[in-house]
Amino acid sequence: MEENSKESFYITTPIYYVNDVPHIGHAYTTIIADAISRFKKLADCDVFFLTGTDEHGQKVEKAATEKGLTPLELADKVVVNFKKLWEALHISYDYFIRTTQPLHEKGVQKIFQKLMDKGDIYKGVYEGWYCISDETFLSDDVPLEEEGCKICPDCGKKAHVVSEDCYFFKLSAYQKSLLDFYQKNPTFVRPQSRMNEVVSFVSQGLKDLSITRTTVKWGISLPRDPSHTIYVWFDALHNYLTGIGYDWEPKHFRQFWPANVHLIGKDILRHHAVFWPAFLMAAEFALPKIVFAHGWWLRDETKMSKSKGNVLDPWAILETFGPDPLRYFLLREIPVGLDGNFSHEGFIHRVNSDLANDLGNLVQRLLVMIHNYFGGQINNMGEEKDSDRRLHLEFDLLKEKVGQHYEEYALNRALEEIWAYINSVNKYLAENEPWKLAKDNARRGRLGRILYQAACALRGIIPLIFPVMPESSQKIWKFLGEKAPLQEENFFGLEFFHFKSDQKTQKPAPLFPRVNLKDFLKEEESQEIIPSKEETMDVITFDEFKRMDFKVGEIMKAEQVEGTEKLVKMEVNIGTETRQMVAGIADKYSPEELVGKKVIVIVNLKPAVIRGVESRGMLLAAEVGGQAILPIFTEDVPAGAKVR
Ligand code: ME8
Repeated sequence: MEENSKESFYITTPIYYVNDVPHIGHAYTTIIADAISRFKKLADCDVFFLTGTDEHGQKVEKAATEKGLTPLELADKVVVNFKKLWEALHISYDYFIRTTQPLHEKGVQKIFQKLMDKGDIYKGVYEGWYCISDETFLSDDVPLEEEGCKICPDCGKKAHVVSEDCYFFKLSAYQKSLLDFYQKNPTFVRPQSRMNEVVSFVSQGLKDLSITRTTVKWGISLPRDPSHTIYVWFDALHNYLTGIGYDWEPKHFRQFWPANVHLIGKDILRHHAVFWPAFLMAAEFALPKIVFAHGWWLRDETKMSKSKGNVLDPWAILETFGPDPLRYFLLREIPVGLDGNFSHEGFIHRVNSDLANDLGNLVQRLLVMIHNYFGGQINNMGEEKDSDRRLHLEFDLLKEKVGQHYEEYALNRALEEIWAYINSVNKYLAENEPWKLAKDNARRGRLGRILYQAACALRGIIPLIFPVMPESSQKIWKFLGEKAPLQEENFFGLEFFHFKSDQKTQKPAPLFPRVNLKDFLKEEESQEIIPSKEETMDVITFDEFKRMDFKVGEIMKAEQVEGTEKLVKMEVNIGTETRQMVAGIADKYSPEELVGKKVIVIVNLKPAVIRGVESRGMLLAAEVGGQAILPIFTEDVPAGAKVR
């Protein structure tokens, strides 16, 4: 019975809407899932980690129309953005599901039909208020505002009245079964406060749920009544089944269902903790073990979201710092259930103090000493004193505590414990002053012992931080002279004296850049916040408009800015002079094709420094599916001509 003797573990993220670019909020959920999944793999589980995109519904249909694309064309573009971001963040998902895949659509149709046949779905007429932005029906208790409209309590946008034939799911019939289930499984929803919210909501009574639309064309159609499409949430939630093989790979499906944990943001708690278990009960599937609702990342104390237009672009941070500092910061800064306010000051402070100072310095000075004093090779030498044993004892306790925190999704606690230990190792070195012992040949044995104990400690730390910082831990692993892949370590089997006597360490390369806040903010200025549609629609006076100097600019030279994915540096002739400008367009245009193009530039914009390169003016561009598209003149217009 060798096959599948390991414990299976199935973890999911929400599948994200494809109406816009991915941001830090999406990255947060996906990073948590990745860290847990990496930990579970080290703890010897057979893990399946599913993420993907939610591609149907009115919101995606509307966004596509606004961008002049079909919904599938929009989805195809945005999926690339998500996948690129996950790659850059080292997200090691096992499958990426798209709800437009036939394997998903067929599965959803099959389950829908099953519920029809059982009598859990019936036909009726829906009349009520619907919020397109959140793809959600408003409850009756949302009050009418002055103009006779209802405002969505979640996103603050105007809702619309819909009245149409539809199919209903008998949610009301599941109230008792749901309450019984919550009672028997009091930790089904985490954290506890969210469980209480859910119980209180369901206790007040449930109304049947409209689960088809006739006015929305972009969705999975009902095979026996094709004028209806399936409500996007009914469609989307079932990705958790179809993504692991429901109706197409039954053995795999049986191995991983029910999910161990659905990780979500608290905005979609009701969908996951009320509707989803009710759908599953109706279709006679086992229920997931945990729905973990994390908090929100806020910006200026407001939830970061596409509809509010205050989102932070992770690329700006990734280009300067790489993936690990962002992963570390998001997981270290707040407990998974609470909200956090994202500030650059906070981010840079953490990176400089915890990563560059504490961990970075430990790696640097320890390995440089081993290299300088012992040519990279130390062994278990000299007498072991009580003070040396401290690191060993602390490590054994640490491993257990960190393992337990990871098991409970207390990622910030796990990192706090690891960092306390890192500081303890730094203190051990500071107290024993190996650099002084190195001057006395008679104390070489003692010097070797101290460096050996510290090397064992560092080696032990690396698998513990691997789930959160896969890239840096793999680098340190190599510096330590480890030959076998880090992924093959067994978390709970880690031992302190793993460091072998024939192991040859390397001189380390710097791991974490130390970045000055002012420089970073200067570079960020013109890029970081993706402006909201509302902001860009603010009214300005004609005088204000007249102050903006738009001109035709001819691109004379263009080259990609080194070390960036998107930035192009250009020499642009604006008639009176040639100026240097920088724009984020390299994902759409090659430098060669830009040369000779005539574009629109604003020439009296305050100069900005972007990634260390000065930009004196800005090219105008349309933002489509996350890419910048330049308006290029096809008529023969002279450089410098005024644009009004
Ligand atoms: O709701 N802070 O997709 P979505 C933290 N398609 N997390 C955030 C966040 C923030 N400011 N903003 C977004 C949908 N998130 C549906 C899901 S699942 C069957 C269908 C994260 O693109 C968080 O996980 O609006 C939240 O639940 C999710 O993105 C919403 O993503």
